[in-house]
Amino acid sequence: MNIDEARLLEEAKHILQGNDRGGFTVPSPKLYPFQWNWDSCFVSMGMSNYKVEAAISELQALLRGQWENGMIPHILFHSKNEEGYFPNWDFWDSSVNPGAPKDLKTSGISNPPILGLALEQMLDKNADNATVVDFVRQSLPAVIRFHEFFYAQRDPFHEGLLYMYHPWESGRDNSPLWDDALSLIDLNKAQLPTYQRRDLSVADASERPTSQQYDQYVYLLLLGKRHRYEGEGIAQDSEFLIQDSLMNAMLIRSNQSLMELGERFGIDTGSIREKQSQSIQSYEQKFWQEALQTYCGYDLRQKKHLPFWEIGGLSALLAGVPSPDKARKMSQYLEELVGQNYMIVPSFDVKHPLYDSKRYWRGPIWPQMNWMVCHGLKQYGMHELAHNVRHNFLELVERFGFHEYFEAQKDLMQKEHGGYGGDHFSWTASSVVDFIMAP
Ligand code: 9WN
Repeated sequence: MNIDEARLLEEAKHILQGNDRGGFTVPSPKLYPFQWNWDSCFVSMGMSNYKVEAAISELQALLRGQWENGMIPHILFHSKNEEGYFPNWDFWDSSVNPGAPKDLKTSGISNPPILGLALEQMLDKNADNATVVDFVRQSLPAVIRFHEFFYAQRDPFHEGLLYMYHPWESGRDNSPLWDDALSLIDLNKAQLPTYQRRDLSVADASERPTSQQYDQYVYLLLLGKRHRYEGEGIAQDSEFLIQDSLMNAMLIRSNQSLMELGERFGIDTGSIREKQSQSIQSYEQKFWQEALQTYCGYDLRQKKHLPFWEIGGLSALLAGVPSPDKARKMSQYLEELVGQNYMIVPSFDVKHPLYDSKRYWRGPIWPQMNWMVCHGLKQYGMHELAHNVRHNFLELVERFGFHEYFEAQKDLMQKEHGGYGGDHFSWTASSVVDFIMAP
């Protein structure tokens, strides 16, 4: 299909402009009206290509949310003009932790740590810009503290692997990966408060997590809040305690960025360097599943792997974890899909009974994940496949618009049935920008 890249680029810039709320960018105006951690990092990567001052503001706004323990939360409520959003600032109540910012309400969990990578990307694209150089240098210690937080608070067995205790941290909310662990939660005993979901008034219920899953999310939020969102209590209490393939791959990838930037600026990254080789080794040894030819996360509570092919495992390519041989094995799955009924890269195994072509993280194609996989494949010299990933994504945006995520199955795509979830979506726009401006 012919793609009008010049037109797409202009539209993408226009969307990012429209989602600017004075120094930071909302993921999607109606569905997600605040600042989200990893969304903003992707936004900054796109904007670093053409208006780096805005990319700097984006990350400055994100760093304002950092807690004293180093955590950078997944949502920052810079404004309080969207009362109806659930769960909002009052429900999270970050003030239960004395180290949370006093002047800015936030959530109490984090996100895949890609901020280090975002800083590196910004500098690479603007190496001669003194303002950028200063900003990256000054931000580095805060991002090092962010990583130190994961190692100090989320790695109880000192494996160099972080755990998460809420599916929202992984960014892949309702992936089938979590079904089994979430089923340990006894909702009958949970006594949850009544609440009103706002997402269902913006997106179709068939494209969103179920109400049972939302109850489980609320349960885990309240569990974290009881423990002030930190400490050993969570590791002891939570039914849901997962070492995720994506979060850990991004920790490793961003560690790499921090170490390189530290060297350049003469900033000590010893605490990260010490952990990095252990993280890589543990990831490789603990997560690799020969039968599935991919990396799979681990359930610390039930002491078992999450044995599925899904998009998080592929992010290990971007982190440079697999040997070239393993990377080739991993790419086989995608090679087989090319030319068949599927666009690449679906977020979950299309051959698995739990695959659902339209329900959020249970199958559809996600823009920022295609960006990550494309760059991962390139690093291993798999340029043709990387080209396909890029092309498939741009084709989806060209045909269906700047949606949150997309149908993966060609036979189900029609004009009105190809893009799902929110629209005018920021990371869709920033991925388009980066794919076109930094091919
Ligand atoms: C909860 C903002 C975020 C993304 C996540 C995506 C979705 C939120 C939700 O939207 O999560 O954080 O309400 O579903 O799953 O990856 O960061 O775009």
